[in-house]
Amino acid sequence: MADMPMHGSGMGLMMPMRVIEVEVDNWYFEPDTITVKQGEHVKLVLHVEKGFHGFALPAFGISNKTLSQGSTVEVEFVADQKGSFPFFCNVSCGSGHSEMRGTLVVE
Ligand SMILES: [Cu+2]
Repeated sequence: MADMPMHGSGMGLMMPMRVIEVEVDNWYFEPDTITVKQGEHVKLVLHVEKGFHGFALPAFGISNKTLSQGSTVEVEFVADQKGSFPFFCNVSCGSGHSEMRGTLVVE
């Protein structure tokens, strides 16, 4: 980031914004591995194709997202720590519930 030009706008620091589209279905997140860079402001746009699910990413304080069929839900956070962090469905949604998980990688 050190060589990123900063154009003085008086608006303060421009955080890079990363928008990632995620498909939610019975019973998976696609992609199930999401890789971002430390410091990025991340917006996950969750498109719920089927079912009624939840979304939790506890490492970033996200645990209360409800995903109902046909909806689009946005989840925003700043990837301020490096590592691999689990995300998962936290609403009991049927036989494949325990497989509804993935990994956020911050590098
Ligand atoms: Cu579930």
